[in-house]
Amino acid sequence: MIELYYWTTPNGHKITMFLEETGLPYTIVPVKIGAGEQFKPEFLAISPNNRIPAIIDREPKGGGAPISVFESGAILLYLAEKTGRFIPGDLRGRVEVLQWLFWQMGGLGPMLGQNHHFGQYAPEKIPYAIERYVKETNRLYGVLNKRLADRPFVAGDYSIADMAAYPWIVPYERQGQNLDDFPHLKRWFEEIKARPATVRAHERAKEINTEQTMTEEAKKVLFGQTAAIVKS
Ligand SMILES: N[C@@H](CCC(=O)N[C@@H](CS)C(=O)NCC(=O)O)C(=O)O
Repeated sequence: MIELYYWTTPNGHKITMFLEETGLPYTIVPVKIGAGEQFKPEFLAISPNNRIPAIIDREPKGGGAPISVFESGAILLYLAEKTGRFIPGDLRGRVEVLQWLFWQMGGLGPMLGQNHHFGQYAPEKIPYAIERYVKETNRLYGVLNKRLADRPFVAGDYSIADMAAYPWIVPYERQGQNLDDFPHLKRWFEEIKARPATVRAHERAKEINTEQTMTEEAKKVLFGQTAAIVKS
């Protein structure tokens, strides 16, 4: 049984997509990040960066004490290795998945996160910052579109690299992008969106979070954090 510490954001969604695909039994522990639940000591003990998602695997491969994992890319890789699913076993197939997984973690996620921040949440509308991240998002969409021109998924078969990237494309309109400009990306996006596991993952999100996340109170909790917040 996997315990998933989760909130209804793109990074949380990656993991419910994986769990729904594989049918691994799991329970969700909601962490209301807008209410500051990510700063609770018991959560920081498994996720020292005060970010969702995190997991605890109480039945790790080979037995022994439970294993906790934070960082969505590390969690996807851990679960792929646990189940032997959504990452190939051979060296060449595996490295394809890993480089696109890391591309998502180091590029697509952080840059699109800044796009959301300056486009929607920043109290000041700073044209330079908005333009910088809308353009960088556009460039990254172009990279993905080109990659998908001659293959069905990012690294061949459907894999954890696709699960990492897909939730970040869902808010493409809010990111100032038009999917019609990226036909291969659009085809990939529609295909993943229609997968029964993706539909179930979206349904789980709706059950868990029925309110608007980004209230003025939530912004105070989420933005402007310094080291003082995680000081023990
Ligand atoms: N690199 C991390 C990023 C996780 C992340 O940014 N999580 C956000 C929600 S998408 C969060 O928990 N924010 C809480 C906060 O900012 O305090 C990952 O991929 O797991």
